[in-house]
Amino acid sequence: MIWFTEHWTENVGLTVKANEVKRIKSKYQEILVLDTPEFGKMLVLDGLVQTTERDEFIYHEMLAHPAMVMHSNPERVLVIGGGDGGTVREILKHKSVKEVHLCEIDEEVIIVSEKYFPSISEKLRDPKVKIFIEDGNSFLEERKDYYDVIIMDSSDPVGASEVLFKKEFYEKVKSSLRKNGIMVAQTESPILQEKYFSRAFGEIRKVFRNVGVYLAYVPTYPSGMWSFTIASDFVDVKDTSVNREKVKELKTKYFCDSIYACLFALPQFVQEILKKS
Ligand code: AG3
Repeated sequence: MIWFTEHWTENVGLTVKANEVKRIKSKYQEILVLDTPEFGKMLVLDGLVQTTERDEFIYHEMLAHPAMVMHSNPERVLVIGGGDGGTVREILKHKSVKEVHLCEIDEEVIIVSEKYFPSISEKLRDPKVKIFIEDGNSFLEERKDYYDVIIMDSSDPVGASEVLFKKEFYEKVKSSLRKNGIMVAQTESPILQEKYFSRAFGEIRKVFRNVGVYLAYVPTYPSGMWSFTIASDFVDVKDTSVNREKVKELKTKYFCDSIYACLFALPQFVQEILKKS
């Protein structure tokens, strides 16, 4: 066994005991699969923990369901990034969905996930799912006015993911959404990555009329406190009195009615960051 550390900042990190299962260099990044006693298998890209078998449900449920519930009839959904398939699996829990497009830049991530993370990637071959190995930024240019929900399931805003956190990119997202479309993005940790978080929120707010931030607790991500930013021009994304009955029909382990009801309850310091952004 080895000790693996993700350096969250220069001064703090997450260390786990692990067996190294696989390490490859793809065209875009180093892909590492670890097997850990507490968290099961862990997927690491360029040194950053992306998901683990033990806690992946928290992130994937919280990334997918709020937007899917808030939209009254999501039929066409796009995931940008998310090659492990966890977000796609959650989206398919919604009966209204007719097609899910997954746009992942690195095919190797999909291959590795299908081999080592079957419980996460299990729905990638569902007939409703179409996989595109492309860069999200150029993919959107060819699909205007098409999706009901667009979900950004990216890594941190460094390397290949950096463009996915810029205003120009959110503008493309907006023009690829149909009327009543909703987008949601993972937007990093408000406590350990305040700059990333506040920048992402600031950029999204420049582009969309209605924007909301909510949090979830993901133990293997920096600080554990994780943010998501949801936005729409036509849907009041902060009104969680809508579509409550849809939440009860979902089989989930973290997301539930009481979390949906107070989705936008934020700690004071996070509200302050948003005011300054
Ligand atoms: N996407 C968010 C990962 C960000 C983690 N950051 C970090 N460990 N510094 C995960 C993709 C899962 N589908």
